[in-house]
Amino acid sequence: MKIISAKVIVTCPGRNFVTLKITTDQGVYGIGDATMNGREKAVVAYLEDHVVPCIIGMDPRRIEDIWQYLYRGAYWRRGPVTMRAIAAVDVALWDIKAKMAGMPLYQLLGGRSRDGVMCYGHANGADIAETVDAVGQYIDLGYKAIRAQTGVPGIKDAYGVGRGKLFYEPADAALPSVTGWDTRKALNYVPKLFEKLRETYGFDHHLLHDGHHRYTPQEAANLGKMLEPYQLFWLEDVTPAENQEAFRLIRQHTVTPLAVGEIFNTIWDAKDLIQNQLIDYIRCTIVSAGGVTHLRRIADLAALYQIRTGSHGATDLSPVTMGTALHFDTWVPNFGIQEYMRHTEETDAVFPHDYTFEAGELFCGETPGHGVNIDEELAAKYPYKPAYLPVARLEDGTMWNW
Ligand code: CS2
Ligand code: MG
Repeated sequence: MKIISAKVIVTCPGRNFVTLKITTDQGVYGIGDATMNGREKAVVAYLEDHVVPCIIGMDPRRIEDIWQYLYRGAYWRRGPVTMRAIAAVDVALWDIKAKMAGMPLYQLLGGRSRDGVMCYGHANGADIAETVDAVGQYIDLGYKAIRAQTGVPGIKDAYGVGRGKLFYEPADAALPSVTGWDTRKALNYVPKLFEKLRETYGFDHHLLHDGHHRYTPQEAANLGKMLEPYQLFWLEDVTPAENQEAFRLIRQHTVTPLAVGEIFNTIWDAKDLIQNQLIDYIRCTIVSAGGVTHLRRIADLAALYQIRTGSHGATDLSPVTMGTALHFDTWVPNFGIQEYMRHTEETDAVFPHDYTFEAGELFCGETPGHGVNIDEELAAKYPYKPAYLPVARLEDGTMWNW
C-alpha cells in the first residue's frame, strides 16, 4: 500500500484553515489539520516543500515510522511549524488506518473509557455584569463547565472578550491590532467576577479562567490565592511556561488547580511540569503537539502523576482537530475536560463531521476514521485571508504577552 498524493488545502470559511489530504493507491484517503493561527502559510510551505515530496510512495500503514522519519529526519526538531506539519500527516494516517479497519478511531486507541466528553464553553463580556449574563446563557445551553473572561475597566480590549456570543475570534485584522494590559487592574477586577458568579449561580458548575500568559509567577500565585474561595476547575496559562520551574513558586502558594500547554509542541515542553507535579491539567492538543501518536505519549506521562488532560479547542483548531480530539478524549483514561469553541456554520459546512453536542458533553461519532471530511469544492470558494492575532502593550508602550 502506498501514499500516492498529499494535497494541502487552504480555506477561509470565516477564518483560515490549513488541511492535508493524503490519498492512497487503494482509494482510501485521510484528512489532517495543520492550522497555525496567524502563521498559516509557514506550515503550508513546510508541508508542500519539505514533507509531501518525502512521503509520496511511503506505506501509510507505518504511522509510527513516518512520525519518526519526519521528527528525527528533519534534524531541526520540534517547534510549532514542524510539529503541526507532523500532526497533519499523523492524523491523516490514523484516519486512513481506522477507515481501513472499518472502525471509529477511538476503537483503535483502545476503546471507550466514557460515554460523553465534558466540554467547556467561553462566556465573556465587556464587564462583570455582561459576563455573568453570558455564563447564565451557557448554563441554559446545558454546559456543566464554563470559562469566564471579562473586560477590565481601563484596559483596552482585554484578552478573551469577543464581539459575538458563541463565536469568539481573536485573529481579526490584516495586521496585528494593538491591545492593552495592566496587571494591577486585572488583579483588582477578576476575583470580583468569580465572587459574583458564585453568588449568582452557586457552586454546581465548573468555572475556568485563562490568564493568557500575562502574570509573573508571584502575581499568578496571588491571583490563584485570591480565587481559592470560588473553587475554580482550573486557572490556565497564568504565567509563560518557557521556564517550567516558574510554576513551582505558584504551586507553593495556591491550591487553585493549574492548567497549561496549548502552545506546547512536544513532551519536552511539559516534562518538568509533569514530573514535579506543578500542574493539574495538561492542555496540549492534537494539532500543535505532533498528532495522536505524540499526544498519547504526553497523556501517558501525565497519568503517572495524576495529571489529567484538557485539550485546547479554540476556533483556530479546525473541526478535523476537534473530531480527532474527541476520539482521543473518549479513549484517554486520564481525561479531564475538552475546550469547545463552536465553529461558524460556514466552517461546519466545509468540514462535514459526525460529532455532536448534548447537555454539556461532546460525542464522537461511529463513522470509520475520525469522522471529519472536507468539502473541497466548497473550500475553494473561500480563499485565504491574512488575519493576525493581536499584540499587547502596557500603558507606557512596553510590549507584553498577548
Ligand atoms: C485560548 C485561545 O482557547 C484558549 O484557551 O488561549 O483563544 C488562543 O488565544 C487562541 O487559540 C490563539 O490562536
Ligand atoms: Mg488559553
